[in-house]
Amino acid sequence: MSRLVIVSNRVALPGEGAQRSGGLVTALVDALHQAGGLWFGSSGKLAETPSAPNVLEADGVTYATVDLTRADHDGYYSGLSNAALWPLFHYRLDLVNFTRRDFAAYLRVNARLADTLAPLLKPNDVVWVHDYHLIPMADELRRVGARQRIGFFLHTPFPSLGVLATLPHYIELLKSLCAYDLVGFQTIEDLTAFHDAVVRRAGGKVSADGSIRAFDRDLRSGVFPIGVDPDAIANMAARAVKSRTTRRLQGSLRGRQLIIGVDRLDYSKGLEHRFKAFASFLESYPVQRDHVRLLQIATATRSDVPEYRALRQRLGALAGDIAGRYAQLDWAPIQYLNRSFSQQSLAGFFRISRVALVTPLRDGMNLVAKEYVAAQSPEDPGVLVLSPFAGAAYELDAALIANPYDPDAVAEALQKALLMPTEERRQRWQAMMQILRRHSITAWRESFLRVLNG
Ligand code: ADQ
Repeated sequence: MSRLVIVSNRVALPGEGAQRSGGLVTALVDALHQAGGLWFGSSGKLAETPSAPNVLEADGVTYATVDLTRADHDGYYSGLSNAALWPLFHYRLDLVNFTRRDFAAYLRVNARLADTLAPLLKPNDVVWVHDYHLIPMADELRRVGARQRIGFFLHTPFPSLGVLATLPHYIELLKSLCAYDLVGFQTIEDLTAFHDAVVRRAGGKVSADGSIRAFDRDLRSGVFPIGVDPDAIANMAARAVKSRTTRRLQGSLRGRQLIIGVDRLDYSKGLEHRFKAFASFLESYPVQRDHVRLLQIATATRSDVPEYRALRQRLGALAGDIAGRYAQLDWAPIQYLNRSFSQQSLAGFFRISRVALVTPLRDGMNLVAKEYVAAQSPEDPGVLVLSPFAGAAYELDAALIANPYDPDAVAEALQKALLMPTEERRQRWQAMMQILRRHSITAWRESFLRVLNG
């Protein structure tokens, strides 16, 4: 069996994975433990000069990390990746901040990472590269002679051509994607957008089975929706409801219904729209005041990108406005926390919540939606209110689908969720649970690697 080499922007070292936020990390820790192999990427630490890789072995897995210089980190990570590609891939052209300098840093860092990784590779390795930070990695590995099979999975959406083409050098990115042996996406919409760009702007040919001929290369492409381990989450949730943390939250509700949101603090997650929709719900259904509480957990990320700091301020103000307007002496409508919790605590919070609001404006998949469903009690499950712009909506159509750009629609869905009879909640939950089991995290990993190896 070939050794698996995973390449991602950040490597979660043993012990830190499970606690960290970020769907990529959570998904990969699981994958590597089962398959063994090498995990390569940046350490997240800064150094004066580019470092040799730090190598660590644990439980049959080798971890190799590289420190970046401040200039490389700023241009590659905070710059091109998170201030240009991230907003672009999430259809936020207004927030794209592209500079040639950042693009040069992006290419430079990818080249440097490839130079460092190449000597660590064995001839039969299969290399799996993750996400938008590392699109040029296959090209760069091929440049230094790597002949291994190399696959790429994009965790974010892939934008339609009209949006993609606003990025200077987008043809170079398309060419880089075609240097892989397999390119995988979360949904059919992402895959179709990629095919469309390859055909219309690169003169490529796409076959019905996802095979592509473009830039003088043959590659494959496909949809591989990322999943969770539903039974593990269900067990964790059943245990967590007895924990002190969950009991404390439950006790504080005094019989009120809990509505939960859990997200990284990111403009793609639609938190401002969500808060406004919640205010509209309190306005439209005054009888619900004093009977519900919205618990929004939003962990700050990417604080070195100015837009994220500005968003945090706006959200704090909005939460304050809602509380100021509707709270009573013994009831607060909203509880807003900028901290992260362990997966175990979240599972417990999910299980005691009657409704989850997962209303991103765009999201590659959104694992919170799946984790929430998996954490429910089979006898008395809660209701998922889900944006059609999350990749998860392509599978979880038994959720209440609500357009986050229409606050009244979200308010209505919330009211419907709170009033939904047990039998309907069970039916919807069972339908979703079946899909979660079929498209589990294991199925995701295995199906991607099967096609890459095939
Ligand atoms: P993210 O944008 O990070 O991931 P998401 O899929 O929601 O988004 O994953 C978040 C993960 O981090 C989940 O496991 C969640 O439980 C955890 N998490 C989120 N907020 C947290 C908090 N406040 N405290 C603790 N844990 C928290 C990217 C893409 C997604 C895609 C994933 C995986 O943007 O669309 O689903 O990768 O492919």
